[in-house]
Amino acid sequence: MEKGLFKKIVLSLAGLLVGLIIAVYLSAQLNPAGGSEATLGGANVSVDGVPDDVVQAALKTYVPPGQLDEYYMFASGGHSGSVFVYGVPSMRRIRTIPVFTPESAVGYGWTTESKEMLGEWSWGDVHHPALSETGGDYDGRWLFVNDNANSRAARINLDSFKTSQILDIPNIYGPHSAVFMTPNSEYFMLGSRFAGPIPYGTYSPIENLSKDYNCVLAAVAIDPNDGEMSVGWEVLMPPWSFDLSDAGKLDSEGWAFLTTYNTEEAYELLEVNASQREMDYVVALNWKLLEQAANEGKYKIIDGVKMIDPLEVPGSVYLVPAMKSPHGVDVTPDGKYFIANGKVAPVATVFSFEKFKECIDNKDFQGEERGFPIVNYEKVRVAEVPVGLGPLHTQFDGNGYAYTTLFIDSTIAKWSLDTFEIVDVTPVHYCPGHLCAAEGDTVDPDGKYLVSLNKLAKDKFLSVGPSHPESAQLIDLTTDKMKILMDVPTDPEPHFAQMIKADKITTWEVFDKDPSRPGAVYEKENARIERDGNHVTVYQMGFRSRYYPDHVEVNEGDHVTWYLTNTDFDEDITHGFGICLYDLNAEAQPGETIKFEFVADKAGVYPFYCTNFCSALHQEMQGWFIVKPKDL
Ligand code: K7E
Ligand code: CUA
Repeated sequence: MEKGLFKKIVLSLAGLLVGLIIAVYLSAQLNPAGGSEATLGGANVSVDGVPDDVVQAALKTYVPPGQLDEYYMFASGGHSGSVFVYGVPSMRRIRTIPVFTPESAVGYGWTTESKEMLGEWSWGDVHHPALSETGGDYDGRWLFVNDNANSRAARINLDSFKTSQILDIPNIYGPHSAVFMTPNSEYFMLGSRFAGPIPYGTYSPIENLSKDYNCVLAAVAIDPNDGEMSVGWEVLMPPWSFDLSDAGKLDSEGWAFLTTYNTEEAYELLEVNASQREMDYVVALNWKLLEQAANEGKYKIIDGVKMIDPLEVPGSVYLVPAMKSPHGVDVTPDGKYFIANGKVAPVATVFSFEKFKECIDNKDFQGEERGFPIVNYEKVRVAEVPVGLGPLHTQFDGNGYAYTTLFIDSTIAKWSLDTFEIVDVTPVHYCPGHLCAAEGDTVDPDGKYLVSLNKLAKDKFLSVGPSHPESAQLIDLTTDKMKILMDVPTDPEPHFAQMIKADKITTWEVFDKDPSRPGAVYEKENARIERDGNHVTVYQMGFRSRYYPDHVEVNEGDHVTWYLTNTDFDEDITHGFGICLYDLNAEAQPGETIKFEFVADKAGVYPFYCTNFCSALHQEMQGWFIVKPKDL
């Protein structure tokens, strides 16, 4: 079937189906006491007998066929090692972007490029996605994520929505406290969650934790032209378990703030022993000063990176006391305050950056620990907001309000950044971790939408056995009271997410035609198979509905380098490529050239075929990989 016609039929069927679902849903909600009027696509709609809030929630989240969502939301996929992409307000999951884990749906993990990026690891644990920023606002160029398991960071290019770089970070066990961007994407800071002897592979018994184990902070530098990450420098810190971080902005630009949860330096029964002290710290880091020290050569090299001893750079690190094992730390949009979320303490503590600077200038310290000055808590703290039980993370709207998740209460508290009073509380379902407001950690948040990323779904969806999906709830911020608009299940396990205005992202329609790209062929006369000793190179084209060439014969034991170029320069015409019984699978997007390499170590005949349905004759898009036995 022709592509346009097929698309039209699918679209109109989808439209009918959606209409039917809404009609059935609304008629099921009939309530003689109700009655509602609303607008949809500019037209007035009245739905007799349906409670107004149901109609409003349905209309606010309904994106009719032919229209698009207003925001992208990028959610970490946790230990799936991926990033999940949603459209807001429909909350439809649009895409899964594999990052640290192979994903056969898109052939990620079999091509030479993706295999090299994944290296020796087969999984990762994504916690915090961060969009690149210019002037403290999302610029829609790149998305960065951390891997809490195998000490890495990755970049996704937002023109292709593909993982484009994975960087190993030396000396940091569990870089949980990332990624949080500086306002012009100069750096992001990763801090060790787990103390350990460095470099990796060093042995020291656990009783020596205070003496031989360290936490380390790494500043990952970002090339402003192409987003390339490199480890700028690292800072040697005590074994205190860094948890979350945020970068200063506007008034506080040049600083980074990181929470700690084990200044007790406990190494057994942490759930008790890391909560002994009344106060742990927010560690404040003057990254501009440390950058200067790195440029002046004040470091030694450990495992290939510049390691700075902050005690040799006076003024680079201060400790701000914060109540009992704080979790998230969040800088307000104006950069004037940083907020520690109590976790074990039922408060969000608001610290003034201005007062913090005054304490430093006046040397108003209440002591020191391990050589770092501790600023005067009473002076720096401007409020302890009694938000409720289990505060974890805070986000902001553009109207002077903060929103804090309360894991134990299973609520979100809205509070004023002016009076520090709580103005609204909404229950969420259940046990929220992070929350994500529209452009919520820029200098200019949008308000409008908030998504609560909940750890437990319990009774919210059809049961799938003893373990339920996680849940995300879309909350309306345009009304005085927060209002839950819809619930969606999520795969394990979103931690943080970021929401960006959709029109800030410009994607490619197809890959550029570039004859200089290694292995690319666009004309049949150039498609070929070359042999050099026992090395065979295949230059193959894929187009609707064939591969050219469609027979590839090699000898058992040959090293095969295979390039496949998709020469269909038509948006959305992706060709897959799988070789049966050879554990090989890839895809070439429109115009893309991919490369994979393997040893033909099994003799016999192995069909290959296109895995992505691409045309009415997709089934015919196949060929044979023939391996001639050695002893024939
Ligand atoms: Cu609170 Cu890893 Cu940011 Cu989960 S972390 S929730
Ligand atoms: Cu190409 Cu199916």
